[in-house]
Amino acid sequence: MKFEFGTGISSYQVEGAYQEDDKLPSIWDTLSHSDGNISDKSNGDIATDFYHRYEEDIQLAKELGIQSFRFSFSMCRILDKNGRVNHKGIEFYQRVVDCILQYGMEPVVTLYHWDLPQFLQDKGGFTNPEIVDYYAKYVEVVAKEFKNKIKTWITFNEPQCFIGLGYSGREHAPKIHASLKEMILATHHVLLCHAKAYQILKGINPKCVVTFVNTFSINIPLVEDRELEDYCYNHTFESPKNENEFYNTVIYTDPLYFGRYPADYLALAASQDVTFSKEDMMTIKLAKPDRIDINIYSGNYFAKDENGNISMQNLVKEEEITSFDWLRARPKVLYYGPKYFYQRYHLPIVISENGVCYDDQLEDDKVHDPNRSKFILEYFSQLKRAIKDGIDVIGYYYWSLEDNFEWAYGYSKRFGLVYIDYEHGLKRVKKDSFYTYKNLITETRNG
Ligand code: GBH
Repeated sequence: MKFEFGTGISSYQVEGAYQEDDKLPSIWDTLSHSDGNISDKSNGDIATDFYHRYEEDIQLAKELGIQSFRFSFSMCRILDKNGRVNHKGIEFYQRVVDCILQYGMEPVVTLYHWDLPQFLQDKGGFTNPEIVDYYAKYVEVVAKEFKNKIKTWITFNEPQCFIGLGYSGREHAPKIHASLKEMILATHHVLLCHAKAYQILKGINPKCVVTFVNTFSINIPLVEDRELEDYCYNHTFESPKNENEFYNTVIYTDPLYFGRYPADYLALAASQDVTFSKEDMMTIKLAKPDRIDINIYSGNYFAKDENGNISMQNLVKEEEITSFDWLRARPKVLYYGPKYFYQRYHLPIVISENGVCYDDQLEDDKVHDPNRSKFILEYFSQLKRAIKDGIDVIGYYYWSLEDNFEWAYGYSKRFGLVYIDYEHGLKRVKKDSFYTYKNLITETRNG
């Protein structure tokens, strides 16, 4: 079966070297350096030191047998405050990209995975339309630099988090309380940044793939039932009603794939005196991503009572517990998630992230994590079921290649297939699940 397997990491979560080679400070440097934001009081100053140890990690990925090596460029390393190119930053990513290519994998680059230069945040971040030009400049530089080496570009990772949570004061940088109007503007500017990037990337290499990563918590019908499933589908694509509901998908996916905002969202925007120009909407419409990338981890059950009323169920089964409350091991999300998105947008789908964290223990240079192995196999079998039902899923990336800085939770949450021994020189140790995923890849591709 021709299918693309991958893993993911992101710049701030692994690179470290936070002041090296003239990197600008990012909003995550700021957040993690001020008290009370990261549960284990850590920061990404060193992280897993991918900045210096990338070759070791790329080699591990090769051993795993993946085709796509997903990682991100940090804008903070590419341009300075005046928009001049930082060649040392470019050279670092050249080394990484060359190494991935040498090992026979494809580099899949996320252009923005949350580490905005702090100086841009000081000007309002995504609420300020000026960000569109700066982002476009950045994209132009890397598009030219990596023209012949990078085929697949992801313009953004999860605006649900960096806008939805980060601009409503919840856990993510910049951790500000934006008004409803500012949320709407920030959302729009992210879409314009994407659209500009799309134009630039396709202009420089018409054959490249340009995509955008969304995430959402998937609504699972507790029993198979047409009406219940329809409800779950509709509920997935509901618009926000206030500034606290921007952990939302449809306000991104409808403009990206249909070139328009949902009608009720336009009414919400109008209530804040925001209208979107024809020109902006045309720019967005002309930048339809080549495929649908979604990060799917977990979801909620819905059921019908005896009166036919449908509601969310608060049940948690023992085997669903992981070390995060938001992450319940519910494999069916990889069946219903792709189904809902395919039903609405009808484009090839890549599961750009899926993974789990457990409290892994290192014993005698080994990490036995049967729960993660089980997670991977059960989730993947649901994805295969979706494929059998005709859903065009073309790839799956496990998050993450290695344990890393899990944002507001620091190093306390481990998602990796490779264990990082933070106490002993950041030593890399392959967990048992590394081999589970490796075998799954071999079997699927040979089968
Ligand atoms: C992804 O984010 C990221 O792309 C990646 O960097 C990260 O390491 C990975 O997942 C693992 O977390 O329902 O309101 O409680 C997903 C992070 C997960 C953050 C869900 C918000 C729950 C919001 N998000 N979480 S809520």
